[in-house]
Parts: sequence; C-alpha cells; structure tokens
Amino acid sequence: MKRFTAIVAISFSAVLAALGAATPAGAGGQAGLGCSPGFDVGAVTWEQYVNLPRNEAGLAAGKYTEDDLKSEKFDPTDFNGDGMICVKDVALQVGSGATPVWQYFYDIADDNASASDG
Ligand SMILES: [Ca+2]
Repeated sequence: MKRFTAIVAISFSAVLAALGAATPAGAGGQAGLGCSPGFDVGAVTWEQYVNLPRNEAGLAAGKYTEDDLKSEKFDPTDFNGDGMICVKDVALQVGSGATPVWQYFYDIADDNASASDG
C-alpha cells in the first residue's frame, strides 16, 4: 500500500516538473517534440493539457467538459497517436485585445506533424 502512494507522489511531481518546464518563462531553447516555433507552450500530454490554466478556467466556467476537451480537442489533434500535442497560448500572444474566446482555449496542433507521411 505504501508503494502505491509513493508511485502516485512521483507521478504527480513529474507532471509538475514537466509543466514548469513548459511555461513561457522557460521558452527560448526548447521547441518541444516537433512543435512549430509559435507553439510556445510546447508539447504536452493529455494530463498536462487538461491542467493548463486556460483549460482549467474553461472547465471551471462550464465552457466545456473534460470529455469535450478529450474527444473534440486532444484526440482529434493527436494524429500520430503518441499522446502528445503542441499548444499555443494565443491570448498571451495577441494580448488583451484578443477575441474573448481565447480566454478559455489554446491553439493546438499535433507534434511532429510532418512525420505523418507513412
Ligand atoms: Ca501527437
């Protein structure tokens, strides 16, 4: 039983570490796993994606559900099926004059999309 708790704790801190590494503050060097330069948040897993601030805000505001995010956003974007997508914080980039909808959304694209030539 104690082992299970330890594993959960390790997983949680790994997610936090990954999220920290993906914040714009650390941007510059890491383009992520095959993400285009504009995708400042980088490549994220579903766990990271659903916990991003704007998605959390959208969930809290009832703009969509976790199922919506998974079935309408994450899954259809993950073309190569590796469980990672690239995220761009549009509202952050266009500033406060942004179309309000971006308050609760990110622009997303598959990582390493050019590898889909199989
Ligand atoms: Ca992918």
